[in-house]
Amino acid sequence: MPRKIILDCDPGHDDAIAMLLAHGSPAIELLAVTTVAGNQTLEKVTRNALAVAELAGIQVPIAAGCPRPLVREIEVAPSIHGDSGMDGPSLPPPQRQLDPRHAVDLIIELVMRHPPGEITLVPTGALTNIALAVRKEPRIASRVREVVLMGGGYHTGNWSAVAEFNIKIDPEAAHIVFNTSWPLTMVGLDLTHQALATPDVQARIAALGTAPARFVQELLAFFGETYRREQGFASPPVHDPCAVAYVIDPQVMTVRKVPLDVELQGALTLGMTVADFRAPPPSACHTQVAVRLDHDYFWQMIIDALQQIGREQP
Ligand SMILES: [Ca+2]
Repeated sequence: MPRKIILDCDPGHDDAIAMLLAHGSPAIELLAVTTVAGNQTLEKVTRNALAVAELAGIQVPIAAGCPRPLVREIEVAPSIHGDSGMDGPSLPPPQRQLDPRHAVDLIIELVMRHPPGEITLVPTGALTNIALAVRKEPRIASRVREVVLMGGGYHTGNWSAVAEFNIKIDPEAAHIVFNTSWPLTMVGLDLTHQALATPDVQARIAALGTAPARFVQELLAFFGETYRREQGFASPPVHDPCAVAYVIDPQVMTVRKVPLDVELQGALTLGMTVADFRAPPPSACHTQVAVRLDHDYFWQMIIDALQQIGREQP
């Protein structure tokens, strides 16, 4: 039985690859894509999601969500993702229609309509939509199978010394999501900084020779350049598909159960995801962090998914 997921994202170069991985993997049944302001404005990331869906033949509903964080002013990341939020590839204006529902309502509707324990939420942007969904309909907390999110980090940050972008831009939303009792896996920077699109990986993707593979090549070329310039990476870390990969097969990474919380007060540490490794986790601990990635297996998943999509959309 494929795992049913809702991908809540802000495309975003790595979000786009997460969409392709979810769509191209037989282990996943993608139910919907929802968007949230983050890498760029809501309008831009939603347009990007529609364009990726069109390129890859993704037919599921795509719904736009929150245009800004719960409390703070919107903060976008053009230094990493460019003015469009997905600079590099040129995609034609999407023809397909946005779902008329708000992302928060679509998430609630899908989770309430399915039996408990069936839907996994995979947020790869700010947690604004997920936080609002569980505040609006608290019963989703016990119906969601688990939340597997890309965000945070227990030893490092990227938007400050200790905070990761998705958490830092809406820490209040993250606080709500981390403190809801559903099982939660944090696929943070400690893990995703191992998911490097090395020259070898990029050559294997180029060799596929299909339109979706060319699109990923173009994404990685731009993303690689901004990561080199802004953060000193020789090869770009491709964060968001790591969360999808964990849902496809948890064996792709090692995880460790640990209590997690989100810093809302710190002058230097706002948005830090604080992991308490001091003692064995209490039995009620519902959170875990991703620690070590199987790099080869992860990229094989992406190449397999691109091959699958390439058969449908050559
Ligand atoms: Ca993202």
